[in-house]
Amino acid sequence: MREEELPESLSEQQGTRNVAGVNPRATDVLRRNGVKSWTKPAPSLYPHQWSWDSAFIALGLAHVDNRRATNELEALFNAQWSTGKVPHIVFNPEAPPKSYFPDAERWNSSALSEHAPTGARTSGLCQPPVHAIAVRRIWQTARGKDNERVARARAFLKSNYPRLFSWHRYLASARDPEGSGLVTIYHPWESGTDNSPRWDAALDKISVGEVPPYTRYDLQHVTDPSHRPTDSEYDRFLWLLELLKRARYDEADIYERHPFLVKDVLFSAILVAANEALLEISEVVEAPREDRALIEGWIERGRTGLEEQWDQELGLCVDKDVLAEEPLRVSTIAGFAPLIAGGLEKERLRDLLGTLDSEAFCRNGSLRYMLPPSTSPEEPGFHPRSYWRGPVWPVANWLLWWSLLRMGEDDRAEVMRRETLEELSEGGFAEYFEPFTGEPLGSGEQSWTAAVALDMLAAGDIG
Ligand code: 2M8
Repeated sequence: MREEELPESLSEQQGTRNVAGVNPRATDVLRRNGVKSWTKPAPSLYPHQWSWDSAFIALGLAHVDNRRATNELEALFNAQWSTGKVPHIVFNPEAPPKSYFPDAERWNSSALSEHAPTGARTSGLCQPPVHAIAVRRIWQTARGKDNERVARARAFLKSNYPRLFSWHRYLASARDPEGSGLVTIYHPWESGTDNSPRWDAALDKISVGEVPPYTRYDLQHVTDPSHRPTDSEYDRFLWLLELLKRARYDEADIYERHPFLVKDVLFSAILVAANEALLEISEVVEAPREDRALIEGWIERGRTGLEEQWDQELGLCVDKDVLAEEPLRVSTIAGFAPLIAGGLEKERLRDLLGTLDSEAFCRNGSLRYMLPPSTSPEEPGFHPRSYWRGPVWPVANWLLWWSLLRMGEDDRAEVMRRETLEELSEGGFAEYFEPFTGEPLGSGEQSWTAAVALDMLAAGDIG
């Protein structure tokens, strides 16, 4: 779709405040990255639709164009698998050739799995379930507006509630056969924090077999290859993909023999928070009482599971290698998972805030802004420029800001919001930022960065 064909209302500033020109620039990024009914995560590095990016994008769009926000999620959920899985990538048939790898052909999911959708080509993985949180935001921003907008939002909630419910049920069952309350991921790409040192120990145990030849196209879209995962990380990523294909993406088969099965605490915490949102949505749509009882059970189980992964020495929650039955003890932003899941005892909240306010994260004296590096600078696997190994990610800031607000930590939340907006005002809507200099890294014009800025700017306007 050409720019002039995009909806006018995207440039209307509905109820958001303008901080140093961030608002109109953020809106423009989302407009420029718009493709038909959904939004590319970035202009050229990511030419397809990504699952959790779309959820964050819808959250931002809810403030400027509710219809586009609902279209974004509808487009994604139209590609939901019959198991309930929401795929991590929905491939754009109009993406330029050789623009992103692995492509639809390499995943080959529609040929390999009877559960894959028929109308779209997708990857075989999933990503953290931010979607219900975005759907609730769409409802919150519509409430109190004209009757037509409220009716449209209610209809959207009604028609999408069953999809959200089956997505969460899939995660609570296929991805947690142990009933631990924690979600198992099959690939670092499912975590969304792809090359985080969280996965190093589990990846090191895998012996990489024959991977069919491939060319990385991601490196042609960044100015410096050190911003992206290394070739050896990619070989492991691609080897795991081959194994998932051999299992025909069958959950039981994967659980039986896959070499990478990890309980991801960040993913699990987002699921808890999303279940809280789903509970509210279920009330709006008057869902059956049994659904609500199930959702409440998932919330409780999730929080208990996270508590079991608490590491007192790190002052954080840690992931668990299911196969080695070992905790993966690494200090990263994922460790703040219990804050995101909420419902904390006073003591645990104090521990987490203590870690957030320590040298290991926001009070490191060399930081350009008081924002948490994705990996603590005290970790041996820390790298200030490499992707999820150290740079500051605005979406991660959003998760912490929003969680602090929910915990009643308004002052800390305000610092996180102000610092994030100042970083964006100075450096633009980059994918991530060098923590000590604030240098924008990765792709410029990253959609979810713009989207979380819009949501932060609107804070105060919504309940
Ligand atoms: C990054 O992941 C993709 C693979 O899924 C990649 O590196 O090619 C991650 O930051 C992920 O969290 C994000 O959803 C995706 C698109 O922004 O990019």
